[in-house]
Amino acid sequence: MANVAVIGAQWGDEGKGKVVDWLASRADIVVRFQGGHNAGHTLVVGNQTYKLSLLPSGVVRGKLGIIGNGVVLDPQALLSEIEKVGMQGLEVGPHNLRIAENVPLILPLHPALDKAREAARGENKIGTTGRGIGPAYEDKVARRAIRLCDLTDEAVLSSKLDELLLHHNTLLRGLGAEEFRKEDLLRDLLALAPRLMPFAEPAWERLDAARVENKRVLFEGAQAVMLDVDHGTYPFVTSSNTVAGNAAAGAGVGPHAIGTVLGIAKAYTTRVGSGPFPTELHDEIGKKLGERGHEFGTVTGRPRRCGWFDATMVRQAVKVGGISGLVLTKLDVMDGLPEVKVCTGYRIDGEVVGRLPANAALQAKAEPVYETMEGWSESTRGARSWGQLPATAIKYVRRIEELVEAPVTMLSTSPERDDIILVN
Ligand code: 2SA
Ligand code: MG
Repeated sequence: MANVAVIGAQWGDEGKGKVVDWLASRADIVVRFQGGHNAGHTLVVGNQTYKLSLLPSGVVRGKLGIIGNGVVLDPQALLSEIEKVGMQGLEVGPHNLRIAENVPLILPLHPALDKAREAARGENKIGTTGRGIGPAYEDKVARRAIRLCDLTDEAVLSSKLDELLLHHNTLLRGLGAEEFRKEDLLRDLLALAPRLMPFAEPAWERLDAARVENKRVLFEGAQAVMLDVDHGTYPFVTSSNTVAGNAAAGAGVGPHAIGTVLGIAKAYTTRVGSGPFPTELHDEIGKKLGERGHEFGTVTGRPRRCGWFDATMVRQAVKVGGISGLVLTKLDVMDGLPEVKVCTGYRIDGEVVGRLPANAALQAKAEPVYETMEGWSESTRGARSWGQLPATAIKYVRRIEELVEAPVTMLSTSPERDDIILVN
């Protein structure tokens, strides 16, 4: 296996965790390159269920995990997660987890600002996870972030905190939220430093060594292409680039190191948080998909909005995300529907278009144009070969391939790791 990047092709929660887990057993190193603890991956291993947010999934499979510089790292969240999986018998330490020393940190003032802003936006809120992801990326780009490597020098840290607080306290005050004191932040960061610094290293060097030694690297994406800060449904997006192109910058490797790009998509569509969702169903079918698919956020427990498969959107994700093969998940959730629909374009102001426009007002107006297909009454759950699928389900998958212009290379038919169908 050459290197592989796994990214979501819709709005997240496509079942990346299972696919990454399956691929991790064939990799040497698993790298997270963007996002933070806004991500939620559920891994079922034997009788244990691991809910990971920040830890690269590979650590569960005994592989080396790397948190790349493209991530925003909440030190407290990381240590809590390490403790939580430790209680499940999984020991995480510098032997199986390394963190890029240039990773920017999420401090308590970031979630405070995230939440205060969301509250101030009222009805227009983004529906963020409230983890401080957006404000932390803002600080990174504005060149005032505290990075992991800053924790070793109290004087530097102190002066960086002054600059950070000048900015944040002004904003917090304006929003009527509580301000932060430097002494508190400084004390807490210095106390965390001895626990965090043993993980820190120039991750790019390790990845370069891995290249020389022909080791296999898996780049684990979080969120999804339609939540990409550039290519997604802006402003209802997360604050990082989720496309495969960012795996290089967010890990510290060249573009050729990325290898194959797998896009994960559900056989239908879900979304948490606000924002346009052309194929959303507000009827019994939508409710049924949500119930059968257990569509609740891993991190926040929020119910996910559900709808038909949007081939127009996934096709766009295939193009901008550099997706060479699609993994289709949760096909079994659609079992028993008399007919199924696929969106093949949008009607906007009376005109049919084959892409989602960048303009938010036009996105909000997009009405789906559907192709209706026959459903299947048989169960596809747990199917492990193409031959076990009903002919109408195969037809559905084949039509999706045609419409999104990428081959389906793998089908997942249950949360069980080995319930998959490899397509040639
Ligand atoms: P943020 O917190 O700034 O990244 O939120 C901005 C938008 O990005 C969406 N977002 C997500 N969508 C789906 N899944 C996510 N992670 C968790 C999970 C979600 C959960 O994997 O289950 O538990 O609720 C995730 N993270 C961010 C978010 O809904 C906003 O639309
Ligand atoms: Mg998730």
